[in-house]
Amino acid sequence: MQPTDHETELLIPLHVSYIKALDTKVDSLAYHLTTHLRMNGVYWGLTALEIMGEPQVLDKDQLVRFVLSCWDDQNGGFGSFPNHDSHILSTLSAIQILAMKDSLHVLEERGMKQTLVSFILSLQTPSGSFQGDKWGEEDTRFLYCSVSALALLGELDKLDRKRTVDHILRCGNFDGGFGRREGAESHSGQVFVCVAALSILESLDKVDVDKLGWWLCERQLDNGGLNGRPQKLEDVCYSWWVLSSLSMIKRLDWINAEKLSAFILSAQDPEGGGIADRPDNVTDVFHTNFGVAGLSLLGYRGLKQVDPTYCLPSEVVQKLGIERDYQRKR
Ligand code: GRG
Ligand code: ZN
Repeated sequence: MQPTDHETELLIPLHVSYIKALDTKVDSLAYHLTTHLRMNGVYWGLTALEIMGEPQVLDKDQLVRFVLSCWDDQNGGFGSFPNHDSHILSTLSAIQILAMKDSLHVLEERGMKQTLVSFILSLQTPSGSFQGDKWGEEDTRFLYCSVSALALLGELDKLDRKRTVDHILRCGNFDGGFGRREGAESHSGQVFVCVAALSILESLDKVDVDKLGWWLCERQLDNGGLNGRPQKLEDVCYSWWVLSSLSMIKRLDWINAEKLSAFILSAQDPEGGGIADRPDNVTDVFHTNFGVAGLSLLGYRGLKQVDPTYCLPSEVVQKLGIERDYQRKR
């Protein structure tokens, strides 16, 4: 049987239309049920468009206005939607959107920047971990978001680096991976956040990268896809969490790129556009972004280079002067 186009080619125009259309479905129930993820959703959509070379599809002024409308005046930081409480997950996405639109300067101009930095720093606990908001859940995801946000704002020198790095290292496990907190199971998503934070904090030399590289490359299954931990199913988003980590520790060659690329392409919807978690499932903007970003790390033709530490176009990171060394596939 001959492979069809969507099994061999990234259907860029179709994915661009898919992302563009998400913005027009404002009357749907799904739109209203997902306001808590809106800022993240805009970041995922815009990042995918940037990597596919079509950033202008979303209007710059409208994006900046949306971000500013989510400012939480009471706590500092950004919520996911106007009048939502701030959280570090939406705050990092807001900063990333402004960075991609070359608009970080508006924070300073509007007198928001120092309040924002104080909000981020207020999330760190005495042990070095980070909460996501004032309510207290702690997770290495929130630590990464805080460290990345401070780096993008050029305010990393305000962070207690040693306390932060020590906490990340305590979340490392005997198998070479990292978990969400001390003693928690290794998971590829948590590996990404810990490795990327260590990369930003210039502390990757404190990691046994061969052991970690083995754990990461063992995530590839016979069907080419990657899973998040042993005995689990493959999922397109792990193409990002695993590959970016391998790239930061310069072991991108330890997985079979051709088989992974074929797996990601097979999860495209050749009619409606977008990429799903695995073939024949419903597509969403999260997996579309991480599928496209994964292909970019693999050097897929026609895509802009993505930075594995910040999950932003490399151009944006270079312009801010905060890039870290990593392995490129081309
Ligand atoms: C800017 C790229 C970027 C990220 C921001 C939120 C965040 C920081 C990182 C998330 C890292 C993470 C934990 C990703 C994993 C997400 C995922 C698919 C979780 C599913 O976990 P399970 O247990 O699935 O439901 P498995 O596959 O283990 O069965
Ligand atoms: Zn997934």
